Amino acid sequence: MMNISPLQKERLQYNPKLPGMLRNGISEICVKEGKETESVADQAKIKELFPNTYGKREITFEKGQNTSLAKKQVVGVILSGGQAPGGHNVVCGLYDALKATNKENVLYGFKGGPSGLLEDDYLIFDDEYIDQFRNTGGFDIIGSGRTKLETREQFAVAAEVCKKHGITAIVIIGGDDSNTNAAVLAEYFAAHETGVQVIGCPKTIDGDLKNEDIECSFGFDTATKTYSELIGNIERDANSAKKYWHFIKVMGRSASHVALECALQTQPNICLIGEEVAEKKMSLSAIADYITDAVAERGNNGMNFGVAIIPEGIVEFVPEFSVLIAEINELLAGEKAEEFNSLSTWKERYAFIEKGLTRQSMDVFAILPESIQQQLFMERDPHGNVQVSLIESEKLFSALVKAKLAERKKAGTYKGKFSALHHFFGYEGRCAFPSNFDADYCYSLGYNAFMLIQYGYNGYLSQISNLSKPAEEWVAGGMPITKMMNIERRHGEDKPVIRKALVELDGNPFKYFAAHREKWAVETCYTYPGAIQYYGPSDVCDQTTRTLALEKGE
Ligand code: FBP
Repeated sequence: MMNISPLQKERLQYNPKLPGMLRNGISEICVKEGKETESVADQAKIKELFPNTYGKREITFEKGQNTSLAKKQVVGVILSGGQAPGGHNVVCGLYDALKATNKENVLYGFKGGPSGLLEDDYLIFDDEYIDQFRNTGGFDIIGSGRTKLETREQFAVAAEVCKKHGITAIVIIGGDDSNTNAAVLAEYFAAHETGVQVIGCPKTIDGDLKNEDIECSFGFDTATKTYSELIGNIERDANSAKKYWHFIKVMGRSASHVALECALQTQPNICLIGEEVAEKKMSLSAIADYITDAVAERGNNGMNFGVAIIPEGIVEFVPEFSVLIAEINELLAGEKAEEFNSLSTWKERYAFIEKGLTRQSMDVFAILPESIQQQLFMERDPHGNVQVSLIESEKLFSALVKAKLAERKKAGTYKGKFSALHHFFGYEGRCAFPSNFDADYCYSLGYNAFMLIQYGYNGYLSQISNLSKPAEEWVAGGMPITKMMNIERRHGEDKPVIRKALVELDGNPFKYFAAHREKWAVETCYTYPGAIQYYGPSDVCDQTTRTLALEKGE
């Protein structure tokens, strides 16, 4: 047994709550088939690409006689992509349902993400091993990875590995890309009559894998509660010392759901939303003006402190910045990178950049702080592209605001003081002990995934809905992954993919935020959520996110 803390010891004993319909024992779970499905868009094209798995019916489970075939199941599970709190419980739920159905059933865990399947690197779960991970954060139970399972060669290897172990189903726990690949793998397995089923589970702290059927991805609840605790603590510090502006970047590679949820929980002075920036085509300067207005008004009223939340993906939503990034990628493509790297001083490099960028992009580049300018040319991915997620946008915006305040000071319209501190909250939340919500939700997703396998479904996403209600009222079922797909242009090719869910500007969560933010900007309306509570009254321990509650009209 590994070293464990008192909380972990307690959490190992926690009994995750299942939806009412899954509580009566395996022998009393039956299936109700619903309507045939269609993809969200591009129906003809998706149907053509998925002849064996397209158009299947939605299903829900109910209390009733279990009519599934009695056959020995050998299941493989994979954790894919970034860590998200609750992943261990998906595996635990899957294991428990599998063993409750038949003690002879076997669960393989492929190690280190999808590459584990390709390399046949695995462990076989038993009670002793799995019991150490119940209700804990992290993905260390088998590890995770970002290898994409997408080529036919890889699928052929996967089929071989499954055949070797007699595997009857693979469960892929991942985000939109991993579940897109799960659907393609399911189609391949069906077309090649391998007899292997594929089931997906919706994971990502980013919260961007959701739609009318999948109410949220797991991990979002715990991660946003963890960041909100930290932001609330910082707000209280700011309000006590009254001398700093805190610029806080929060994770979320693309969509701003995490930032928005944290804002709903903590009521900061500023929260940027990438999707709104794109919709209004805001420039960097316009965004900086927007923040500066709040800083200046507060400063002029004697409040030289505040909190601004910046979503990680923000710069990609600024139209002029996206153009700049594209030009930089082009500027350093192929041999030109060598020429650039051979220049030894920043001055020489700057001259090279000035010659290579268009006038418009150079104007944007010129207003960036030098540290950010250099970052754009240093941190590059293996394909030579700028790694946008590494850009320290919290420092970028505070530097732009500082420059604008200096101008206003000169013009006599600002008389405050501005001192900024910077934070980035991301990795702090991805492996937290799952909240009760995520512990219950994840366990249910895993348990339910096994029921989908047992009833023979292929290319389905494990679906638990009615999530803003107590677990007793949750609804368990499955949805064909192809229902969530459309065709998008990726790397110059048309590809069938799950549509990423961005923040909807006409949705309730954003509308609530937009209705309150002016007041939050100039007054001090902070709320302090405190740490996640695992034990105590239900209204403290079992609350879902504000996003989910508002989406449900609650
Ligand atoms: P997933 O989409 O794989 O769940 O990962 C999301 C995320 O946590 C983003 O919020 C973040 O930008 C990214 O992963 C960081 O990735 P890495 O762990 O590879 O640094």
